[in-house]
Amino acid sequence: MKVKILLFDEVKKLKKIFSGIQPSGTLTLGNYLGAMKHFVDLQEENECYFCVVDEHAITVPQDRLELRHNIKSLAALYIASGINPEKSVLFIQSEVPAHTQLGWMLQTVSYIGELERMTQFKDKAKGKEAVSAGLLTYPPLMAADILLYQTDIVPVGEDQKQHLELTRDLAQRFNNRYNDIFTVPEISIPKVGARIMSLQDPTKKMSKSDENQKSAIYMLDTEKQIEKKIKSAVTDSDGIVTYDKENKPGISNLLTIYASCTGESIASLEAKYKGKGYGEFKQDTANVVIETLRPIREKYNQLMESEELDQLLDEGAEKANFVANKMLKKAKKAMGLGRVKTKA
Ligand code: ATP
Ligand code: LTN
Repeated sequence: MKVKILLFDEVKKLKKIFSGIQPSGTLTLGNYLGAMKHFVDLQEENECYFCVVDEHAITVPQDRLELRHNIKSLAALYIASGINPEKSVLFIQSEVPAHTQLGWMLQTVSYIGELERMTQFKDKAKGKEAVSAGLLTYPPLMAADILLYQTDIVPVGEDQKQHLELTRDLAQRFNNRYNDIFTVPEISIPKVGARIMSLQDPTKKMSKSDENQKSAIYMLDTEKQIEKKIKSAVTDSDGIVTYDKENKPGISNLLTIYASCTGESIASLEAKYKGKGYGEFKQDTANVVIETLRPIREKYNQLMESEELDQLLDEGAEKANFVANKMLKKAKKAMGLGRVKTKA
């Protein structure tokens, strides 16, 4: 058999990438522009793992049947957006038990104080009478997701930066305390589109679990819905299309959306709309979003009707289990869990 020899440059390029998305509702344009779109570019030259993190989704109450639907729907959206399951490993977190096992082990190296400081925990716990312990221990499970695959880079939206910093701390703490087994991952955040804001309150991030349906564009919205939501997006009254996050958060958000959909720079969009009103700018923004999402929606519908999806997810789980179990074994050994069998 011919052995493929990698050139030095190729070796440098081949990084391990891991990212996850919660099946906690229909994905938004924020999820797509901040995360998923970049996954597709990364898979060309790297070893990628993309996960449907259903065990993270249950840290807040979920309806059983809706969750089931959302898990498959998210897997189909990954593929419809361009993730190629033959190149990347696409799988469901709860089908790889090593995640919760290492998650537990990493809870034992996490401090309650640092978990309580996470803004996602504070936001999601705010005003609730009953807050699950899982909402607090969410980050060590996320760290387990990442560390099981010796991940070099984690592409995420800006809101996940704090969780990633904690992942790095946990990896280093484990390595120092037990054995140097975990790769400490780097964080990758897109230059434009890392934080797409709500259309109704542009000081808040666009989120798939926002109760106000008008605040987010969902990846499966119809063209009419997209147009209507963008036209009714909150802006300001000075009528000038320029980027000014502080004073014009609504227009700045639409400029960001436009720029990340087409790849044009914000400066060139400002020039293009100089002297033009918000009406025309909003209509064009709606059109570029519609064009971005149309092919994804079409591919998604085909996939949801086929049996192919289950088969692809079975294969993904098998590959992920193989890699994750090896790392779990190392971590158990480092901590002294289980036993070393006495040889006969
Ligand atoms: P939820 O509202 O259920 O907490 P979410 O919409 O924040 O979820 P996640 O599943 O937590 O979505 O995030 C998946 C990926 O999408 C993460 O990398 C996250 O950083 C990114 N992301 C989420 N919302 C945005 C946004 N508004 N802008 C850019 N990236 C985002
Ligand atoms: N916490 C992330 C989802 C998530 C994730 C991960 C992202 C769970 N595990 C591992 C990257 C890598 C969120 O709420 N967006």
